Amino acid sequence: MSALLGDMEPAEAESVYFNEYPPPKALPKHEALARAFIDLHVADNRRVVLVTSGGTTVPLEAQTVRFIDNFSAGTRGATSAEYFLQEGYAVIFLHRQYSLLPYSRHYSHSTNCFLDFMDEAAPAADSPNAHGSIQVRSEYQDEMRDVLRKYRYAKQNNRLLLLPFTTVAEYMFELRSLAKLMRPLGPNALFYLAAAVSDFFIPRHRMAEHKIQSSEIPANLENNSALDSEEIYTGENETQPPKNSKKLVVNLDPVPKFLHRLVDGWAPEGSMVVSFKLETDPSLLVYKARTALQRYSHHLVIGNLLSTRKWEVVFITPDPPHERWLRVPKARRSKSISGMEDQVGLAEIMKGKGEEHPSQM
Ligand code: 9Z3
Repeated sequence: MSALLGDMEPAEAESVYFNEYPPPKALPKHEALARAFIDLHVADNRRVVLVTSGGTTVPLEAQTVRFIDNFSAGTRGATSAEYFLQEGYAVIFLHRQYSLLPYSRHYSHSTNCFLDFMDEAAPAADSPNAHGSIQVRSEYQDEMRDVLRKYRYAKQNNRLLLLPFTTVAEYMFELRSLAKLMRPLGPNALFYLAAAVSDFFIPRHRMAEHKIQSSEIPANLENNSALDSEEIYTGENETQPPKNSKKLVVNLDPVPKFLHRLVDGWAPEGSMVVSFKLETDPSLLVYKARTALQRYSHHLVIGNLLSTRKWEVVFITPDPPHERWLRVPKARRSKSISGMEDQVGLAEIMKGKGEEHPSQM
C-alpha cells in the first residue's frame, strides 16, 4: 500500500499529489486570464483578493458518474466578494461551477427565482394584441438597480474574474497556480479561503476508470468494469467483500493539507491568508480553528457552525483578543430578500484589520 500523503512532509506531498493528476484542461486558459487580470491591477497598485467559494467534489470514477460532494452553496464566498469589491479590491473568484456568484446570487437561488421579480407590462392601448414588455416589478426596482449598477461597475472596470472548478484536484491546481501568479502583488495580495474543501479523496491510482457496477458483469466483459479496481472495495480491515456483494465500500485517503504550502511557498511574501473552519459540533469549533491557526501560521481563521453560519462566526487571531465572536443581531437576520446583511460583520472586521496588516491598508 502506498504511503499516505498526510504522513509526508508538505513539499513531498505536493510533488506526489500534483504528479499523480493531469492538470485540469482549463488551467492554461485560467492562468492566461489571471495573469492579464493581475498585471492590470499590479500596474494600478490595487489590492487583489483570491476568494474561494463553494464545495469541491471527490469523484469515485475517472469517467465520473458518482462523486462525493462537500456542503456549500457559495453564499459566503459570493457575498464576501461583493464587499471586497465595494472596498476597492479586485476579486479573483475561484468557485465551484454553478454555485452562487457575486451579484447574480441575489436572483439565482432556487428560493429567489429571478422570474418572481418580473412582470409583463400591459400592451399599449392602441395595439391590444401586441406583447407587453418585460419589466422588473416596482417593489424590487430599487434593490435590483443597486445590484445591477455594482455588477456593471465591476464588469466594466475589470474588477472581477470568475474561474470555476469542480473536483478537489482541480481546486488544488487552480489554487497553486493562482497563488504563484499573484506573487508580483506582494502585500497587496489577500487569500480568503471560504471554499469547503474535501478532507478525503480516492487517489488516482486507486480510482475505477468506468462507472462502478452494482450488479454482476459476465466474466468476458469484466476487464472493462470497475470490478477490476479491487481497492475501491476494500473495507476497514482491507478485506474484500464477496464478489456478488451489493455493497460498495469506499476507502478514502486524507487530502494533503495544502494550506501549509500556500502560506510557506506559493503565496507572495507579505500577503495575508484568511481560512475558514466549518464544524457541526459547537464544542470543537474554537479548538479546531485555533489548531489550524497554529499549524499553518497564517493570519486569521474564521470559524462557523453549519447551523448558525449565517449570523454567527468566530474570529481566531494570533494576536489579542485571540477569539472574537461576531453576531448579526436577531432583528437584522432576514430583513432583505437578498440576505445582503449576512456578512455585514465580516466586512466591517475585514476593514478594521487595516492597521494590523499592510495588505489591508
Ligand atoms: C466555510 O466554513 C464557509 O463559511 C461555508 C459557507 C462553507 C460554511 P455557504 O457557501 O457556506 O455560505 O453555504 N468553509 C469551510 C472551509 C474549509 O473547508 N476549510 C478547510 C478546513 O477547515 C481548510 S481551508 O480544513
